[in-house]
Amino acid sequence: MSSPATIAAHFDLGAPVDSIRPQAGGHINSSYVVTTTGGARRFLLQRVNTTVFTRPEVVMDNLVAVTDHLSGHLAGSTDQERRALRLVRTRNGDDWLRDAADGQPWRCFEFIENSICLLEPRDANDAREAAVACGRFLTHMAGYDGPRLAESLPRFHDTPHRFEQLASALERATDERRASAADAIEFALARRAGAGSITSALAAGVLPERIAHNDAKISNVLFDDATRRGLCVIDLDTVMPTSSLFDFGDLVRSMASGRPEDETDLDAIDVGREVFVALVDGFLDGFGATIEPLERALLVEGARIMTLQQGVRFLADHLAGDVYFRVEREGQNLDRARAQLRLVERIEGRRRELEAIVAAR
Ligand code: GN1
Ligand code: MG
Repeated sequence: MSSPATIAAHFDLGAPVDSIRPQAGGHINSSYVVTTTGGARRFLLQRVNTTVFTRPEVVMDNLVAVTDHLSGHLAGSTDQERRALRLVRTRNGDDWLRDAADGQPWRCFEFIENSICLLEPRDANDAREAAVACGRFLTHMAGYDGPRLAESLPRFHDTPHRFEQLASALERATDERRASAADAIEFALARRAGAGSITSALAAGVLPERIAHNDAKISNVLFDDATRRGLCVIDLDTVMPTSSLFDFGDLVRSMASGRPEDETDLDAIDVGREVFVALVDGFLDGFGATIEPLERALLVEGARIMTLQQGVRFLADHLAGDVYFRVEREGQNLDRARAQLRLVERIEGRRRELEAIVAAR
């Protein structure tokens, strides 16, 4: 691997590099903040993880299409340079770079100044702002008319397929892991029959396909550090044609309970009404002018399905021996699975109430 300094020199930064430091956070790609001389400008240099993204050229083609579309869409608007990620081209005019030493893909963004990244919402307002940013992204991308984006991670949000993966993990699991997870397995499998509600509506063409973010959580939204308003979504590697419901669903899954993803006190898990209202409000604020009636009608089902799907993914990974989601302790993926599944149970139990909240907006 070439050094980040060697890589940075290939990009068109407008001035010589002064300093480079690693940027913490992000479990998948490696990032560096590059400052040019005089501290004039900053950039985010990133190496794409090719273990997860085995076809980086697909990821990069999508990224170029999306960022170009967004900057065209935002041209002339206030604070435009902080409203979307923008790529910096190489000195040769290429969109990204393959390291001559090892072929690894690198890209460079303009650094978004005076912004912060939140790992969790402090209050309902933070949740609302994250939902606005995700909703707005869907609206902006609804006007995209370039070449069809490819699937950077095929069948990523194909819920029935996630159940197939669970079934094969079950067959291969050790007796010990299977026994330890018996409650979660039973709960999940009881929901297999209805798991295709969103995927089949999409395939049948009754639910519109949308260019969605597909990893819609608060840590993928940048906030203005002074106003704490949402600025833009980041981490665009999973942007591909799926459903808006997966983004709304992920917002609910990741924020509605106010508890950590691996919460072990399952009785503490429920849908916080204030946060849920804020998520619906914010999402519709950003996407309400574009959303179709069926999408609106399925918002709560989207939350249920995304939470179920993530529970199934964590459970399958626990059974498979923690090969995908990194764990910090034994049994963490099972805890994550149980926490998701408990939230599914709560969403199901309060479905009418949650649907009434959506209907009232
Ligand atoms: C993974 O690595 P991170 O946190 O951005 C996963 C998401 C899951 C999430 C659950 C490419 O995202 O789908 O929702 O973990 N991303 C991928 O914490 O699998
Ligand atoms: Mg991510």
